[in-house]
Amino acid sequence: MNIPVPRRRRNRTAIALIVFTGLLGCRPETAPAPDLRFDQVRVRQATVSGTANRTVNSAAYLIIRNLGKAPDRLIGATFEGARRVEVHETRIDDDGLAMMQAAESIVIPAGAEVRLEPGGLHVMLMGLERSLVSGEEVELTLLFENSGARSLVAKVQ
Ligand SMILES: [Cu+2]
Repeated sequence: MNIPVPRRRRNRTAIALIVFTGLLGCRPETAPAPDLRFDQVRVRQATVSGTANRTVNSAAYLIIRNLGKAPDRLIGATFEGARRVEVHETRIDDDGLAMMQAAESIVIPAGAEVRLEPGGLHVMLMGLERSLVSGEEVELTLLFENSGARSLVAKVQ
């Protein structure tokens, strides 16, 4: 039996095909894209003792510059040796106390720089499984909406 496809549905398929073809034909060099650069990538030193039964945290800081023509968004991070990694912002509450909270994402506007620094935005490394020793180099991976995963070398200090 021949089941007729409703006209409206057919039109929608045609439009989807046109949009898709349009995307394929789009040249990367003409499309505005973010161009991220990273500077002063560092992680705060921390000591994890085998006997002390407590959670040890650290934080990563850096400068993110976007030399591109389109914005990007920091949406997460990974760090080997931390049970949980979150992007945090520091807020001052009603009592004047500094509070940290998870930031869903951080926009890196085109042509701008965003600083992750003590007392402000940072990548929180929670539940460290080993010590981070000053002078050591460790890998920090940042996840961006448009630029994807970017692995960076961070200096412990
Ligand atoms: Cu934090």
